[in-house]
Amino acid sequence: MPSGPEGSKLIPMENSGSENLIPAVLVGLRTYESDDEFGHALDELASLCEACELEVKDTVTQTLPHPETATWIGTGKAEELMYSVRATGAECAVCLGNLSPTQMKNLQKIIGVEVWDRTGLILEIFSRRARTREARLQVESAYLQYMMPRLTGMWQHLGRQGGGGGSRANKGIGEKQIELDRRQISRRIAELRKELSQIERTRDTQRRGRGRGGLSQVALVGYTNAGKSSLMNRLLSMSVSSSEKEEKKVFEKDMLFATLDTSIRKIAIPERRPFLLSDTVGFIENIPHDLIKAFRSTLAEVKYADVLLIVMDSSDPHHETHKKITEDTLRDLDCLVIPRIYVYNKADLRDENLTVRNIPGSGSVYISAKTGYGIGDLLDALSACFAAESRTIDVVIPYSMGDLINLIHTGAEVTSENFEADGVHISASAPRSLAEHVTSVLSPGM
Ligand SMILES: Nc1nc2c(ncn2[C@@H]2O[C@H](COP(=O)(O)OP(=O)(O)OP(=O)(O)O)[C@@H](O)[C@H]2O)c(=O)[nH]1
Ligand SMILES: [Mg+2]
Repeated sequence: MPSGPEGSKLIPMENSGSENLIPAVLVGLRTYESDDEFGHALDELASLCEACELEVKDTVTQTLPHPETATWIGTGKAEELMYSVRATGAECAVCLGNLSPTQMKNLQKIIGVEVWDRTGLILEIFSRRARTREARLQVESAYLQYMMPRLTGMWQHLGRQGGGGGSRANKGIGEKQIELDRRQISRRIAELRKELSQIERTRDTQRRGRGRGGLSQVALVGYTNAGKSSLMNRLLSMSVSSSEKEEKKVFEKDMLFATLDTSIRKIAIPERRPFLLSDTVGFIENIPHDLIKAFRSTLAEVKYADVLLIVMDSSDPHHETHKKITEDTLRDLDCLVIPRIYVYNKADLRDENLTVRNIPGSGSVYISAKTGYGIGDLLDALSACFAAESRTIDVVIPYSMGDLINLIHTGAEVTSENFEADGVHISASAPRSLAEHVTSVLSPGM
């Protein structure tokens, strides 16, 4: 089992050399999936292992109509797995699926090494990548919820984390100890929720106060590794006035869940309307529900966006499935009504690259964040979206509200401006969010 947000006993710390990789065996249980689906899911699990510094030494698979209640795979297969573990020197087995606490415990007993399931692995990756306080709290909350039903027989581990105050000598305390741990965990979860909602409230207030500097907000969303951060960096490199452009760049890497924390950057490209762009955590199939719940506040940037850029790796044969998973996740986040542009990235890797032509107004754009192909078309599509989303504002702003006047000049297209005795009479075409902000400042309580 992963040992949670404070770091794992199994997993070496980041940036450790490849010699520190932990040997692991993959275990795939196939029930109804096609060859292709099953193969793809196993490949993805191997990539998750890589992101967690595990080295896959062997893969054991089985086809069953449904998982075995006691051991997930059949007992014969579990023995085969045990032999594979011994032969390869694996220190853990990573299962494709989500196991019940009992299945995990039983399988562990048979094979003699730790058993991880997919959710546990994803949580471990998240716990290692989380940088900001908010992301750390979110991961800890998701992790504790995952651990809660899995406590049986694992209380020593929590003792080491300071949760139970136990040591090996306490082992005999058994159920009482588990009960104690449960209560402590529940308390901790409640504390985390409180702290997270405090952070969320502060951010909400800041967001309203800033009015986002009058700029439209665009959010990058999509499957992990699609190229969201690379697109952000590409747009940043075209942006003006960044003496510290390099510092503004976000982390991009060929690795699942390279990004966890949300970054917001101003993109100001000559001749284009400036906007704010947010880059955030990628999605994955069967993303653990607790994790989505825990990441709601991080994903708030997506929720309040004016336009979503749904980024896909168009060279991946499964990109349409990834698109569907992204849309399902957006539905869970109540973000379905936000205007969107489908961005088919990595066009440079497609065989028919040269024949791909973008059709204005189609809502889809082929691009390459790497070569810059199609970026102009993407910016045109964005401009069209901004125009369609614009609202006309006709307001009188008292001279005492200089900040608001500046905000309108930054984010809107001012069509007329007259300086009268009661204030500045302004007509402008503004992004929806700015128009709403101006209304709420001028008529508080409306
Ligand atoms: N060939 C090619 N590679 C690309 C392109 N865009 C991104 N990549 C590569 O794809 C990998 C993933 O890119 P990221 O930008 O980190 O992807 P992401 O969507 O931010 O991924 P997560 O943060 O993990 O969700 C990196 O190795 C990039 O160099 C592209 O247009 N063409
Ligand atoms: Mg990223």
